[in-house]
Amino acid sequence: MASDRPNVSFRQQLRTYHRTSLGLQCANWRPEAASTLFDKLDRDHDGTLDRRELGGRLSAAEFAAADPDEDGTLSKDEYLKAVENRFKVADPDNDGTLDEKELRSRSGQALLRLLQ
Ligand SMILES: [Ca+2]
Ligand SMILES: [Ca+2]
Repeated sequence: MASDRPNVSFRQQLRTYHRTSLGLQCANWRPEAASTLFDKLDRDHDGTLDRRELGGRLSAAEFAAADPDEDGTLSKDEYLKAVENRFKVADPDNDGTLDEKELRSRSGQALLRLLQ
């Protein structure tokens, strides 16, 4: 379904939002964008992401932390929670916005890796 494909990636959106200084509100900032990415990554459309579908986005330890019910897959809720957690780690001043320095930090890069 070609219409399901977003025109710009979530990563590009992050950059655009940064460039236009609108800021990123993780708690209420377009969680549907991460939701769209989830649907794209879920190639077999079973509503969960397994490690194969996630590719190298999460290490084994990170995957375990993101999968509290230990069923070996990430539901959409678990995935969105993992994105949100990474955002929070990447936002040490807790202002809900990732500035350029924060995006370039190790945790900022980890967030972008999860979102590409
Ligand atoms: Ca799946
Ligand atoms: Ca799970």
